[in-house]
Amino acid sequence: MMLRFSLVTSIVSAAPTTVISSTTSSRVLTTKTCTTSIAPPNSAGTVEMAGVNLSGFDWGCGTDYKGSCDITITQSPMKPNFDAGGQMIHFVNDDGYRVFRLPVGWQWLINSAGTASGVLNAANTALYDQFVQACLATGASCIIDIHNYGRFDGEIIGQGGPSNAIFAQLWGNIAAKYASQPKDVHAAFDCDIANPTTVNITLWAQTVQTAVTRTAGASNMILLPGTDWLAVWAFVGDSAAALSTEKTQVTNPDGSYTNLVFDVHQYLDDGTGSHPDCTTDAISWGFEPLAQWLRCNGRQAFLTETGGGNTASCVEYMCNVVPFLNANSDVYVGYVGWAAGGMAQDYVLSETPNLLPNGTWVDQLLVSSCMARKG
Ligand SMILES: *[C@@H]1O[C@H](CO)[C@@H](O)[C@H](O)[C@H]1NC(C)=O
Ligand SMILES: *[C@@H]1O[C@H](CO)[C@@H](O)[C@H](O)[C@H]1NC(C)=O
Ligand SMILES: CC(=O)N[C@H]1CO[C@H](CO)[C@@H](O)[C@@H]1O
Repeated sequence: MMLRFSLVTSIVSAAPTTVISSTTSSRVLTTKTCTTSIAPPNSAGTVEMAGVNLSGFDWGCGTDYKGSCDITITQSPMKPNFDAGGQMIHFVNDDGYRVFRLPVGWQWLINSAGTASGVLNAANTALYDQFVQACLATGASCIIDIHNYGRFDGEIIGQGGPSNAIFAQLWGNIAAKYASQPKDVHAAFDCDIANPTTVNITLWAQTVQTAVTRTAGASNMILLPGTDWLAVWAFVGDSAAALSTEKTQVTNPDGSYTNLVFDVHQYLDDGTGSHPDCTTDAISWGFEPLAQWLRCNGRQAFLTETGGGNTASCVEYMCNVVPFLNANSDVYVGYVGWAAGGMAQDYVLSETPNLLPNGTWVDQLLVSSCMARKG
């Protein structure tokens, strides 16, 4: 179940306001604790959206994971070098995919490595927009993902790096560009905060709130990023309880949570998404406790990054995860694998399909075995 508003443009142009305050009690929820296990309501359900990340416009951002995107190595995953457009059509037609995540570096969108800004560069944004339009043309939902790890050139947004106002201006401009789209464009504040000891989560929640406030007029689903690389386990348990409480405080300007969905990631190796073999399905200590927490608190999450190698161990575990998510589709909106697009077919986590000379696309093992929708 996902609520959608009709798309209306009413981008807030005034200075962003912070609504996290002990005085706005209607906006502050206390995290509820489930005392008894609540069974999933529909063990035969399916998540609303399955899909894949299409990498290319984020290239250069992963070199230090600190938002220092080197745009000299950024590449569009579209033709002529790659065929993300053809891949998306294949994934929709042959695999039942309904969502694509389109990571892009902040530096690319503003064509600057030196100074953070919220002003979009026309030429670079036009190239990225071709990618977004190819996604929209398939009828899928498209997640715009600023792949900067909550940072710009090593500095955390709102905590020594770009101000919350600049970050909100960036999202306001993106929202303005896509607010009139007839199809959903989902904004993801993909801001994996790697190290909670260097990040003040209270301030981070204010940064996210500022951007939500600024983009709320676009009325798309907005994905809220937390800490610990957005790992599923970080939303529950000891230290994560505080984070969850912070997250519940991010609201729409009217105090509601409509369309505000938690953004979570989980790889099935040691969690880093860098090994060909998998060691866990992360269900008992990750997906299950998070499902319970979400259900108790009336919220949803979207697994926007998951994956593993095209190996027997990863097939085994991923083929556990997908049915679990489907059975818990009241709280999990969907899953998005990492990654196709410009990724080579021999990349360790490749979900890039192979185009045969006769025009048939052949999926990677993990996609064909577990992630593609059957029937
Ligand atoms: C985080 O920032 C808030 C607001 O400035 C401050 O009150 C709090 O002490 C900070 N927390 C930590 C752990 O530094
Ligand atoms: C394309 O070639 C592959 C491999 O030879 C074959 O399995 C498939 O059936 C062919 N598809 C069409 C549409 O001819
Ligand atoms: C496998 C891989 O490279 N995953 C990366 C995907 O992007 C996230 C950021 O959103 C990184 O943290 C992962 O390392």
